[in-house]
Amino acid sequence: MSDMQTTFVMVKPDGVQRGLVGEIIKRFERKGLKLVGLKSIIPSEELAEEHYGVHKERPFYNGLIGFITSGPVVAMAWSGIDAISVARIIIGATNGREAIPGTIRGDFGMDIGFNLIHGSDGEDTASSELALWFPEGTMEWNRDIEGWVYE
Ligand code: D4T
Repeated sequence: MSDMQTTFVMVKPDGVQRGLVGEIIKRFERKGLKLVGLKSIIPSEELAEEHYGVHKERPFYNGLIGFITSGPVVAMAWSGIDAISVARIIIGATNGREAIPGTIRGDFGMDIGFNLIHGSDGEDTASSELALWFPEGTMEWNRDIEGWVYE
């Protein structure tokens, strides 16, 4: 089914440190997704733990929390038809060494942990992550070019 969706995307600290924020935003923008939320923050431990709570029992969990709270991230909300899966396709496979060239991780990543970017993996996680990172809500706005993005 094709639905209008909003997904949560975050440039992780390695993407910010490596100066890839503009490059990453450009890829979502030129694809035709609509930006409805954007902010740069250094995540608190509490926020990181809530975001990655599902991985609490995994061996990489402590390292992951330390990494995500190590510096600024760029949190974004992008809207569009099937935005959740479209964003995952743009992002690529979790391990940068296996991600296909043309994807963000495929073009810029060489690691599993330092994989540059996060994107929600389903409708339930998208809504809980948006509520977590954008408690103030996202923007409602009409994009003038909409009629040239969708037939
Ligand atoms: P995120 O959630 O960050 O968009 O990544 P993925 O959806 O692609 O991958 P994931 O949920 O399986 O993993 C979450 C996060 O944990 C890191 N990680 C993962 C890690 O450091 N070591 C590992 O072995 C795995 C599987 C990377 C992403």
